[in-house]
Parts: sequence; C-alpha cells; structure tokens
Amino acid sequence: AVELLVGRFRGSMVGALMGDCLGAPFEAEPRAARSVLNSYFKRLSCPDIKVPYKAYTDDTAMTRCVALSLIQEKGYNAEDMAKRFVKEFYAEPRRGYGSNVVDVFAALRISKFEDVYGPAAWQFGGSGSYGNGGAMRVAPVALFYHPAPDQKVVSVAKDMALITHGNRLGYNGAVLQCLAIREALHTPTNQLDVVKFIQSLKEMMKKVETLGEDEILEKGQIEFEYTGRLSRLASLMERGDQVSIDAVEEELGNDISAHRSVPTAIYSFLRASNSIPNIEAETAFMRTIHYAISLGGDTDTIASMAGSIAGAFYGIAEIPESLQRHCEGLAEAIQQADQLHSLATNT
Ligand code: 8NA
Ligand code: MG
Ligand code: MG
Ligand code: MG
Repeated sequence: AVELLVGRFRGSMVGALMGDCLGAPFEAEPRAARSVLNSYFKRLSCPDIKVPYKAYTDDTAMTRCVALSLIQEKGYNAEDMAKRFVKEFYAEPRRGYGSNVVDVFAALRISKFEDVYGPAAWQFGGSGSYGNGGAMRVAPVALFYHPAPDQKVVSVAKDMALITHGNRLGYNGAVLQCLAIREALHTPTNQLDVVKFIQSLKEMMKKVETLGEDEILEKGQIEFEYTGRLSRLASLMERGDQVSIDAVEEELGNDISAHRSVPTAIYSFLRASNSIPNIEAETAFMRTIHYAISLGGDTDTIASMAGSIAGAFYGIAEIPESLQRHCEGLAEAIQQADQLHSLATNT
C-alpha cells in the first residue's frame, strides 16, 4: 500500500506537469478537434520521435515553488513561499504568467516582503484576483497535508493562495482543487463512485463557502458559487455522453477565472473515467488530459489541474512514459513527489 501511495504522489505531480506541458500549445487558441488531438498524442507516443521538450509554463513554475518550500520548511511558511515565487518569476519571467499577478511579485519585492498577503489584497482595487493561479499550483499542499484534518488542509490551501489571490473566488478555487486531489488520492482505484465523489466535495465546500466574519460578498457574487457549480457538475455527469463541449463551457466554464476552471478540471477527471466518443487514449489518465485540452480556453491550466487529480487517482503507472519524456522538468517533478511522500508519511 505504501508503494501504491508513492505512485499516486508521483502521478499527481507528473499529471500536473503533463497537463501544463502538453496543454500549453493550445492555450487561448481555437478549440482543437478530437481527431487533431488524437494525432497529436499518437505522434508524441512514437518511440523514435525526437522533438524539443514541451516547455512548462507558470503553472509548473509556481507548483515547483510550492513543493520546494513545503519540503525545505517541512510545512507551510508564507514568507518563504512568497520569496520563492518572486525569485522564480524574476529568474524566468517569460513563463506565461497572468497579466496582473506580476504586479504582486513587484510589490512583494519592493516592500521586502513586509506584509506577505498585502499586495494580493490590493489587486483589482482591493477585491483581489479571482484568477486560477492559486488553484493551478496547489497539488503539493494536497499531497503534503493529505493525512491532516479537513480544516487544516483548507486553511493551508487558502493561505497559500492568498499570497497572490485575495478574492474569495480565487482562494476558494484553490481550496476546492486541493480537496479534489486529496479525495482522489484517498479513493481506492477500483472504487470510484462519481456521485459520492461529488457529494463529498460539496459537503466540504458548503462549510468552506459559508461566509466568514471577515468576508464580504462583492456585487454579483453569490455565497455558494462552488457548491452550486458542483451541483451542475453532478447533473452533467448524469447526462453522460449527451454533454457537448459547448454545454461544459456554458455550465462550468473554461477560462482563466478559478470558478470557471476548477469545476471543469474535476469534471474532466470524472467524465474521462469512462470512455468518451472519438477519443483514442492509451489509459484513462491520458483520456483525462485529452478531454481537458479539447474543451479549449485555458487548456494548460485546466489540463494541469485535471491531470493532478487523475494522477493522484490512477498513479504514475497509468501515465505512458512515451509521453512523460516530452515534459520539461520531469525528473524534478518525480523527485519532489518522493520527497513530499516521505515527509507526509513521517510527520
Ligand atoms: P492573475 O491574477 O493575473 O489573473 C488572471 C486574469 O484574470 C487577470 O489578468 C484578469 O484578466 C482576470 N481577473 C482576475 N481577477 C479579476 C478581478 N477581480 N476583476 C477583473 N478581472 C480579474 O493571474 P493568475 O495567476 O490567476 O493567472 C493564471 C492563468 O494565467 C493561467 O491560465 C496561466 O496559464 C496564465 N495564462 C493564461 C492565459 C490564457 O489566456 N488562458 C494566457 C497566458 C497565461
Ligand atoms: Mg500557464
Ligand atoms: Mg477569511
Ligand atoms: Mg493557463
């Protein structure tokens, strides 16, 4: 069982990496047809094909910072994590960061990290970012804290997101993504019950989204945004193959906002646990990545989030090596998964 768990840690970290690297060429492009994606994956799978590395983007750059900080500090340390984000950004600024989050990095640096959560709180005139940048990097938190009680997992995911994402939709998206990875990690591979999986997330999110004393709802926001989207997700799952890509975009979304991408990533994982018409995939894990990319929009981030959930569920053995090898930073993702695993089980 211990070996299985380490395989799931690796699956989650490599799954996040693969969704980012293989999804990035399609980000913000017109949707790629399933036949085009079938050829894309088939070509990459050819043993004799040599292509340049598929580069990772901001999603992975930040996930690596989260992992290294948790490993080095043996737990969440806000200042250390913020420093790593800033150092990483200024070392490699051209990884495709969101257009506003870069202002947080600049403000953190200028203020010498005096108030780690301050700059994010001031974004967008004080409402904070609801981009999916907090959610896209949360996998190491889910892995490291997986044995901890719900409350602890929720508070670390939220705080880690708050370094850059002050809007409650932004940090609650990170919380949901974190809980989804942890739920997948804890579900036996032959016992995925879609209804139960969604129900469990809904129950936790209902508590998370109950308005705290220090929270206010902005104009146009509703209290139970994620809980509501999980209900829609459940209805979509009931409709099986009848659900079109347009319907997914309409009901769940496919853009850079957390509330219009995290539920979509979870849906991709659940939908791809069964076969999908016209998707040829070696494994259910690969079907998840393929399906997530086929939804268009923020393809790298949705595929990365779906990949980290699917990888935590299926494990690394279901991720074809012929495709892993194309991802920049593969060895580091595996190494970090192993380090997170030994820390998570020893503490
Ligand atoms: P962010 O905090 O800059 O947010 C991303 C964007 O969301 C902002 O630039 C705004 O357009 C919008 N936004 C967020 N909060 C608000 C608000 N309160 N009011 C109005 N607009 C708002 O960066 P992030 O780290 O959340 O971004 C992550 C995404 O950026 C990922 O998809 C990542 O891959 C990257 N990215 C996405 C695209 C794309 O078009 N899909 C392109 C390049 C980079
Ligand atoms: Mg990206
Ligand atoms: Mg609060
Ligand atoms: Mg993206």
